[in-house]
Amino acid sequence: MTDPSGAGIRDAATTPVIPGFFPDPSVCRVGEDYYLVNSSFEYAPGIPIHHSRDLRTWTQLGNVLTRESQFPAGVSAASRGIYAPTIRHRDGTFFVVGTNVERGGEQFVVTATDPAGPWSDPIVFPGLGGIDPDLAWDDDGSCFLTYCALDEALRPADGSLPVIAQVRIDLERGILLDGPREIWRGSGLAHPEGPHLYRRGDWWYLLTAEGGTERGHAVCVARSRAIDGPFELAPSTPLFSRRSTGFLVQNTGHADLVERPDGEWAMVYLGVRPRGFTPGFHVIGRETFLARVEWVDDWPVVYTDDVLPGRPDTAFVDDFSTAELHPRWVSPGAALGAFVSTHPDGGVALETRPTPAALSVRARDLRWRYEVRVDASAAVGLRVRLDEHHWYEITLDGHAAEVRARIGALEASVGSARATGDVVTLVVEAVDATHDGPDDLRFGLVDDNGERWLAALDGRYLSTEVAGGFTGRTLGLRALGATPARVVSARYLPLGDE
Ligand code: 6LW
Repeated sequence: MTDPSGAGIRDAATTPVIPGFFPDPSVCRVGEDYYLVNSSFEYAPGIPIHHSRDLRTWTQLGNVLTRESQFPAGVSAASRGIYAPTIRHRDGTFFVVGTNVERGGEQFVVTATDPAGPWSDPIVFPGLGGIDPDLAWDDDGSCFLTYCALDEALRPADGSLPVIAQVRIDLERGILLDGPREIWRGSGLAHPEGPHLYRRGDWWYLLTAEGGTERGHAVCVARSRAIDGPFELAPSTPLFSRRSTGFLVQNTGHADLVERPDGEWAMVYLGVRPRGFTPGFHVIGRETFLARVEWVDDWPVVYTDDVLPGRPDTAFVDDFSTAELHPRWVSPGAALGAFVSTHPDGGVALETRPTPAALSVRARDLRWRYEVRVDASAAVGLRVRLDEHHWYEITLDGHAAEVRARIGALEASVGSARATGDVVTLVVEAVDATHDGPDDLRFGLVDDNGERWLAALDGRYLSTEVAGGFTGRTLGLRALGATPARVVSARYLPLGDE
């Protein structure tokens, strides 16, 4: 970045290319096509995969982990589950390597010839305690898995852990060819993680995320003549950070590089959009952004001066009329197939499942409206969720509508109304804040008597700064009673971001 205060670059790079909770981006290119994956934590199906031809406009192709044999839904606590996958392509095969932190001592690889799936069952590499694995192949075709090691056995004498460690693997046989060893301790900032290795000319580059994924987050780079080191730190470090700036996008880090067909390079990275009074609250998670990269003296330099075209189109209407659910739909705590089915009268039927299971989508904008048309004869809830202890929900049961809020250990009813008619529309909006928060969340309904608002709540309590963790807000629908609840359609509309 050119201006450390951020003041001169307010108009550039403030728009994510994949808005909403899509963190830890990893990208690869095959010909003219780019493929990008993100962390998904406790949500199933896991690891969303997007496609683009220009790195700016992305379309979700599907999800990588769609079967119980790949990621058993329901076993993961909030902000655990699937962390920081890497996607690579070699000789006609796509590889995604990742970590399920519920199975902390191992890393897994899944493969596919079509990135839209199906992806293979996982090949598991045990004895690799840590997160954020990367795959790279050296000139003779040996495959190296490089990761952020959290294993006590690798703790250096100076006490610093994690370290970046590496192991040679046989992908076909699913075995380690030697023991993991430390290859890099980072630039000196906290939490060196998210390693990615690249070959360019005679150099191997090791990109790391450092400083932790909060305001101090940064991207650092080192290089070596060999894939396994020794590495030297770039003379100018960190390579990219927004720490201590006034820039509208903060926490920038955890990046991946890609070479374009024209020989230019680009970088995808995560960032957040905190809003409201100090310390600033970000509410829709860590999002995917794009930068361009130039090479000076065989070191990368990052530029965010590219003004991206328009805002990504996040609006959707879904009447669930297609044979398969759109890949935007996910659930914490259960596989969608376990409680969502086609309703004979149109829409979907939701069966009751213990929380947190819910037919969910990511909120993707700073201001938005979400409307869900439901059959008023069944009991149903629409929940804005950060985690199990931070949510606001509007419920409808026997035409009685109620808004409830849970913040930490406290839960309260904050508004109610009676609805009329056979089909009622439940509405949530994220609107401008009235109490110095990042936004207000207001809950209402539309029935035979028109639109009514039941409650408006300060959005800060559904933010990462309050709740902690790695995810963002999701909008989840769930059945509350013994009878399946019918959802006729869902509509999400961005309202304009600032
Ligand atoms: C991820 C780590 C990070 O594994 O956050 O921002 C962790 N960086 O590299 C969870 O996404």
